[in-house]
Amino acid sequence: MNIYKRNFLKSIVAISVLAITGIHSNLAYSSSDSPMKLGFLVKQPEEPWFQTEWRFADKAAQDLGGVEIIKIAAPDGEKTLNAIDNLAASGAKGFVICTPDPKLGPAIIAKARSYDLKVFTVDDQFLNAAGEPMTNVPLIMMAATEIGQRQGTELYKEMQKRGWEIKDTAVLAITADELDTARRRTEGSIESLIQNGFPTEKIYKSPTKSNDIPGALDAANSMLVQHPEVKNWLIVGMNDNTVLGGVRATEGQGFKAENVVGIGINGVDAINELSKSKPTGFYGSLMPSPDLHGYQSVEMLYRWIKEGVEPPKYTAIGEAVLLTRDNFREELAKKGL
Ligand code: FCA
Repeated sequence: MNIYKRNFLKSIVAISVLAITGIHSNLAYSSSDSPMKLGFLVKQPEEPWFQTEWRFADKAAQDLGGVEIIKIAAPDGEKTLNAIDNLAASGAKGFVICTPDPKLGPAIIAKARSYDLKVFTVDDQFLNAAGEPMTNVPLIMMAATEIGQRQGTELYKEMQKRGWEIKDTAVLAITADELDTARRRTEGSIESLIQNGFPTEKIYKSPTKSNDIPGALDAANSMLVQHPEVKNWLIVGMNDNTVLGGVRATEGQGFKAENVVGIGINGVDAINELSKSKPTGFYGSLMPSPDLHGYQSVEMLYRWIKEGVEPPKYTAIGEAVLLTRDNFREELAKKGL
């Protein structure tokens, strides 16, 4: 057989193999009893916040029937883009994502489009190349400014309850302004402290390098050493881990629990702290609704794929409850958490 004939035969074999596997996979995906696969990618799977979203994503899948959630940790850009390749290869039709970096938005959308996968965002909004929010991608998130304002109000109330004088007190605000939801929460908090009468010049901002306890601890330490004159600290931060880092820093520098009030955001990430046998400077945490984020994002993505129902571009979930050492068990139980 000459070389041309052999190559020709080889190509025929290759084409038939492709055709057969193609037909098989089409059959597999269109058969009515195979579940619809949906990805759920989160940036920080170690946070109970995201574990709760996953749990309720599964619950939605169960209630809808015929849906399987593929949960994937996506702590950086490379893992995120690889995960999308893998989802497509496994026959998924779309995914929900809390991105590790909002600037990945355009790359995530481009990759998802190349596979015809639908994308639904939770918590952290994508940014386009110009740094503007990608408002055309469906998003479900907490009402960031409002929850921040509530944090400021609750801090102020607790300060008054303890009878602290303003002259002895300062605010340590650990910031993460690159993340829009974080910026809105801490700005809301500071705004409401000022509105309540706290002096602007005694609100000290310190940016964290990473959104975890060690990052926040460093940010707090460097600010605390600059203000040895302060007797009582109020701690502002965008979530529980940020505030916990701040509280740990005050402990490291010898402050007693009664001279520190930190109020976190997320709630589910504060359970260990609130369960401690003795009170710490971490007074409480505002808990929005990670359950609804997980459940509703999956439900909307499913209807979009299955029934062509376009989800709203923006869903803000408000109404946070303040968890403290006194009420957290019953409040969590009310939500089935
Ligand atoms: C951001 C934070 C999380 C959580 C979420 C709703 O992604 O990093 O801890 O607060 O918003």
